[in-house]
Amino acid sequence: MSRSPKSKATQMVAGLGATGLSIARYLQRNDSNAIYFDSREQPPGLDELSEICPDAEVVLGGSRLPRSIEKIIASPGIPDSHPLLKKALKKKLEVVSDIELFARDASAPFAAITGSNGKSTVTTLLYHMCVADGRKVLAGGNLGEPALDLLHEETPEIYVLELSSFQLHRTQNLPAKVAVLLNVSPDHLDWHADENEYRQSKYRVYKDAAAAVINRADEQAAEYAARCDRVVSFGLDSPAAGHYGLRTDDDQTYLACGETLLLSTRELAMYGLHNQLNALAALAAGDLLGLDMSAMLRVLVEFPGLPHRMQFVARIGAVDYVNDSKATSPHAASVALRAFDSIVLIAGGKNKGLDLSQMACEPHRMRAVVAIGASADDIARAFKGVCTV
Ligand code: UMA
Repeated sequence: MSRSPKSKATQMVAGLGATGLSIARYLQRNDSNAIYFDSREQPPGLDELSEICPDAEVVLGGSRLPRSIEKIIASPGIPDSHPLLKKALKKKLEVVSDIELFARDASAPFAAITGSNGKSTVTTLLYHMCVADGRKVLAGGNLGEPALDLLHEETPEIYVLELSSFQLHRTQNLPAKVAVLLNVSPDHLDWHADENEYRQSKYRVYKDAAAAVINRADEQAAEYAARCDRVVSFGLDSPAAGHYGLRTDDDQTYLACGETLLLSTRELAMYGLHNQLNALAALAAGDLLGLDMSAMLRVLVEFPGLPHRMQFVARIGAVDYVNDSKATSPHAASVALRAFDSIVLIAGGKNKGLDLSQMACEPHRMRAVVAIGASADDIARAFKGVCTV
């Protein structure tokens, strides 16, 4: 379906979800027109688009690529394998993300945070740390508020952006003040061409960054970040001077910077070893931004974690019920399982083309598994012989 033809636009906005609408608002603010596309006949943002730009040309369904188009600004939910983008890439048209536009236009520095797991938690922690330090800060990106909408607000001292592999894949220029890559484990293989493409998208966060936060367990991260002016690492081992890690003293484990003990892990409000890593990564990023250490530690003592991420639900008898339904990859699930000694796991949903056997890597902790949803059979197979399913 095609409606309201308009004068020849040379750019196309693909996707009419939250990102597509933020691009429409951005283009309107900049007096720039575009043709709008969504693969669905009834995309969610159609009514809002006609309020933002009433006479925009909209193409719904199919894969027609108007001849005038030279550039596509694509929403993260549309993979390169979509016929429209395939055509565009074959014609060597520029296909960019909203983040590319943000990076070109932002007049304040930004921190960019990515990783297969933990990026929303670290983005939120760093946001709160900036607030606690008295900085004027805005946070968004994959976290929720699209990055381009942040440009509409009063310019802050710093932006904190959560970026997905989808967004990074289509971003060529990303001069972050601090770039953080938390971890890389296979994910989104139904979107990316292969695991290598997914990994390369993640490492791209370091490409133009002034400073980098790297995970010491990831040797490749150090190579990609080597060109940044400053590199601070985090990990679960004892840290060298100026880097972040864990140290033990008197049977107590502490978050530490070099030899300095910062905070007992018992005082951390968040659950689990992976959240200790998230806290260390946020401290490293805050350090590179020049935030006050006591302000950052105050946040770690108070911040309880995000909803659906190791969220405590109830204690009934001797059983704690914990909602970690944001763990949508086997790797994220297996990390969460390591935080408990005796577990009944309720797992299900849609498999994104991933090997689920990794979820069964903690057999001694598993009491039983309740497999539900579309991938129940795959989950049952993964835990066969491990515990009652
Ligand atoms: N879609 C179509 N046809 C289209 C366009 C989209 O079918 O033409 C479908 C997609 O396949 C997808 C859905 O619509 O299932 C939404 O896609 P979108 O790109 O329009 O999504 P937005 O509403 O713009 O939201 C996106 C991010 N979504 C995705 O990357 C899928 C949001 O991250 C993000 O908060 C928002 O931009 C603002 O930046 C969500 C997410 O799930 C939370 N991210 C993934 C993750 O964290 O694992 C990467």
